Amino acid sequence: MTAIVWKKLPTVLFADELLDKAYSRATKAKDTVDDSDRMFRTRKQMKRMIQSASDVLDSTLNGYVGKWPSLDQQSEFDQALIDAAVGCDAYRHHLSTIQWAAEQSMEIAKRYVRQIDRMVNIDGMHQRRREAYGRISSVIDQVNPSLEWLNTARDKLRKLPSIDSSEPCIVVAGSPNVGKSALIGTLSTSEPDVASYPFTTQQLHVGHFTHRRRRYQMVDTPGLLDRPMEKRNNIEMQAIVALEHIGSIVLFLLDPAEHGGTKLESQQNLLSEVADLLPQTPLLVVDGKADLLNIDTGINPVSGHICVSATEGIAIEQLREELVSRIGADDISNPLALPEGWHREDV
Ligand SMILES: Nc1nc2c(ncn2[C@@H]2O[C@H](COP(=O)(O)OP(=O)(O)O)[C@@H](O)[C@H]2O)c(=O)[nH]1
Ligand SMILES: [Mg+2]
Repeated sequence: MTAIVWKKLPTVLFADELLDKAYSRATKAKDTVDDSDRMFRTRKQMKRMIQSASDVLDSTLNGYVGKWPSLDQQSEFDQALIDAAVGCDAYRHHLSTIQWAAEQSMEIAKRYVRQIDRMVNIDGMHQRRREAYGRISSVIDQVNPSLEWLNTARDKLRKLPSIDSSEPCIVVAGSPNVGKSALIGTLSTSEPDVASYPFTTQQLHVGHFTHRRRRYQMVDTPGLLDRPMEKRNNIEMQAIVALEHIGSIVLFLLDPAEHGGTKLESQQNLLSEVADLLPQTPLLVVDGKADLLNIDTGINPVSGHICVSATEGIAIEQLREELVSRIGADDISNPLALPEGWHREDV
């Protein structure tokens, strides 16, 4: 599955803009009608106006609906983020309302075109065209709140982190200010993307590096995995559970120098909570801010953990190697192994 491309979502026109667009196209379409018989000409013109206005509305509205990703196809993590940011129920409701408006305007158009077809009075045709416009306008006006919702939601969703669930993902956890963002920055080969979680006001960093042509993603967890668990709400819990599905490994960063302001003991309590919350995901504990501990060997002799400094660039490559080998995405399975359930006779 690929990451959601919220950034590519189009801006949404509001009801009045949408109707302006539809009716001005319809007027242009009317002007292309040619017929020397006044009755025939008027009939064709009125029909064409109604038809093109509703075609424009239908294709524009369904264009919005089609470009918005279907929730069921999102990773659980993305669904949890979407739920927290804009609400999954609201998401479904407003998209289907917009779809409904497109269907309605096509229905109205069909009905009035049929009526105009049967008419023999020119004033009546104009009258029916105006009525059709009135009905269509009222349907579109009625769904304006959904169009507005879509635009607001788009702005929120564009700021969410985009994570590709088909690529390895390193979830970086630890108490606030231990250096998670700095470490992601140092491990990244290019500038990390800055994104936001709906769970925190803090900006988070989503970094990448490439190793043997495979792309590894790193996500920060402010607001999710940085404080004691009793303070969580349901949606945060949902996101944490979902982290287990995208996380190939949890890198838990400790700050033994307590430079970030959290006592090492509290950091270790958080560590055991995180380990309990994500029981299926391998965990690598790393000591950070090695420069403040005066350790430049890459290992903290006290804890036995890998010990790095993001700001001084200590043991960064050693950590990268360890991550890649723990994730094991490049492990080649034994080419001589038999499929499960098969037995070799000669052993
Ligand atoms: N001395 C030192 N300071 C660091 C290191 N890594 C991060 N910091 C500092 O620690 C503070 C918190 O870092 P940040 O990455 O924002 O922490 P986060 O809240 O875990 O993302 C910042 O002032 C960083 O400059 C390090 O390796 N050594
Ligand atoms: Mg941070």
